[in-house]
Amino acid sequence: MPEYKLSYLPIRYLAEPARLIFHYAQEEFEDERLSFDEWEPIKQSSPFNTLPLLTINGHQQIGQSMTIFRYLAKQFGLDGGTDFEDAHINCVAEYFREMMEKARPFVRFWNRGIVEETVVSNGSFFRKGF
Ligand SMILES: N[C@@H](CCC(=O)N[C@@H](CS)C(=O)NCC(=O)O)C(=O)O
Repeated sequence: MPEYKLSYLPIRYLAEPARLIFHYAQEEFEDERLSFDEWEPIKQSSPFNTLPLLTINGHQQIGQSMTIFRYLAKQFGLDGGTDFEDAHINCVAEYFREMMEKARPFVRFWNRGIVEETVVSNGSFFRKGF
């Protein structure tokens, strides 16, 4: 069984879908939540200089949140059974990505505790698909 470590900042945002996939699939993983001070020295040696980052068996690394989600879904048999199902899943995933991009300016946090503040400024976008 591979060993997974999911590294991210101490917020939900771009790592939460991966955490949810691990929990849904009942797969163990290390949920590493780095402060900026802890992240800074690691940043330059990471694949895209960004988080989240998935490390498999201590040496294989995958960056980019959507790639991590798709990789984990495939590993745990949560991808589509047909090309059509795959396409349907990818539609939802791309919509989610768009939504997260729109929410980005409103996600804030600082060192002494986490504040996630999501202000839905574009209600029509968020209502469109749900
Ligand atoms: N396209 C990337 C964006 C990643 C990204 O912007 N990560 C931010 C946190 S949300 C980050 O790494 N911030 C720390 C830094 O830039 O040093 C993804 O989806 O993974």
